[in-house]
Amino acid sequence: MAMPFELPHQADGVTLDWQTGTMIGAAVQQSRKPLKDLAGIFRDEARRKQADPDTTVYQVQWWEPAATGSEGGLFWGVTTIFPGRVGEEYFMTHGHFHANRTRAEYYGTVQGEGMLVLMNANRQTWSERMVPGSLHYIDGRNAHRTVNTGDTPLIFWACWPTDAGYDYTTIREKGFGARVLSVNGKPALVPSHAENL
Ligand code: S6P
Ligand code: ZN
Repeated sequence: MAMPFELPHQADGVTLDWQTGTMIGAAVQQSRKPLKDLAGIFRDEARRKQADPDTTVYQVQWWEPAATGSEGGLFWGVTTIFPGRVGEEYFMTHGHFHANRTRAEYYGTVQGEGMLVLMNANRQTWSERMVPGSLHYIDGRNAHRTVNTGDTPLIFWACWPTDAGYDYTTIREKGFGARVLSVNGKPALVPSHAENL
């Protein structure tokens, strides 16, 4: 029996598995971020050094259908942050500003629970709760970092402009204005100046 319609064949197309948050296709790129690549990012650097340096904190799959830096294009990706902690601080991404502060981004949560931490140019820092189905619009002026506060992987789609670029240096040097820590067993956004109180 003939199918009512056929999906067009795309040689370098990408398929999304919306249930698991997986991207499939020859054009999909991927990278992994182990603890050893996150020096100076967590509050408790001594604890980070004690842990197995090859522990995967997060991994990213993405598709670049247009050239990096070209105007008007979009990239699509998915990030998986594994559950875990360095001391009282939950596993999280490095975090970045976009090099081009006029370039916004969308995140959409697939699975797990977490926090999207946002910081403006004045270092004011706040968070949005990430739960399956939550959609997050990230203004291009704001730094963004995601944190897995649950016991299962936190997985989210992302869509961002080809010419957004990355400014990791500002975060590496100054961090965010707050960190997500386990306080009495619950995740809390703790201002950096209050960390040692
Ligand atoms: C890119 C987008 C995500 C992150 C990914 C890893 O603009 O925000 O794909 O790159 O979540 O985070 P980070 O901070 O290591 O780039
Ligand atoms: Zn981004």
